[in-house]
Amino acid sequence: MKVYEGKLNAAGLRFGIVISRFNEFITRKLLEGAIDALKRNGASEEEIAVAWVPGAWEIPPAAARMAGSGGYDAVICLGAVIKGATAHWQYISAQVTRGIAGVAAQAPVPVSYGVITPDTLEQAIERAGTKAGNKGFDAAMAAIEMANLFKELA
Ligand code: INI
Repeated sequence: MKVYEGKLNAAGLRFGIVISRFNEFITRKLLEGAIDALKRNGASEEEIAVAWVPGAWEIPPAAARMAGSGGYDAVICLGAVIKGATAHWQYISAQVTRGIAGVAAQAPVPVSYGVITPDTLEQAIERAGTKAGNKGFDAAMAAIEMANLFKELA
């Protein structure tokens, strides 16, 4: 039996991060968490590229370009869509999630999902480095594992 499992080793791998500026107070924390995970697992800072986009809506097209460029072994998507007074955030979060899933299914490299969709600012803070961990860190860990898995499967 052959079992494939991606290692948690980021040394020598190149990472693209797409991050939205909307709710930057939160997304910057997700970015810090992602970079922490990459560096702690051996990635070098020179091999990490960060692309800022205006809002979560803009993440899928930017992620598609990064993932298809040949310049990265994995792409990490970071954003925060927080519930508002109208249904606007719902349309955005659903489409962004679908968009990233579509990019991930087509892309030659793994694309991880670090977009949080909390109901409140408190829940957002909890997921950006406090009570509920850091979803940016988690998305980067998934990207490392999947980048190594894809190399094994190639
Ligand atoms: N963008 C976000 O990243 N988070 C949000 O919570 C949000 N809300 O709720 O409006 C949001 N809107 C902006 C959107 O992503 C686009 O940038 C904008 O519509 C321009 O295309």
